[in-house]
Amino acid sequence: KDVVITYGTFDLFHVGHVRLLKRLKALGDKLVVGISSDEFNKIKGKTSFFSYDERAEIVGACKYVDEVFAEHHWEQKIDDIIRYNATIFAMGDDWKGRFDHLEPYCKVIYLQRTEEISTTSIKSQLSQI
Ligand code: C2G
Repeated sequence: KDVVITYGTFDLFHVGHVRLLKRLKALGDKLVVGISSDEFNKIKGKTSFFSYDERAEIVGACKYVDEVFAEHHWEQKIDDIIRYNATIFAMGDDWKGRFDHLEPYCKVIYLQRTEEISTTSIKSQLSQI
């Protein structure tokens, strides 16, 4: 019974997010997703268009996602892995190597990002209309 855990802001939910979540769910039986809080986004240097509540509702409505929870800071992942009995931690490969310290707790996998789409590119294209 593999539980997969991942994290992200998931602002302006798009096919890059969906294709990642679909592949993550296929890795196990359950997928839990940590959604970055608005305060944690500030720490990450991001401002999201949608609030934490809206982003959590949208990702929670995705059929590949079994549960969402709040990501408040960088240091909570080990506690989350233990709390959810996660056996696989996975992220897009823009994070490759950055979470290898989690290997003692669960498998760590980096999946290929979907090319040509990102929240940043959506925002910049919209700002030029
Ligand atoms: N992603 C993807 N393809 C894209 C865009 C995003 O596969 N075209 C993936 C990212 O690699 C990430 C996830 O979708 O695994 C969520 O992306 P973001 O919302 O940008 O998440 P990020 O700000 O990287 O937050 O503690 C970890 C951080 O919270 C990760």
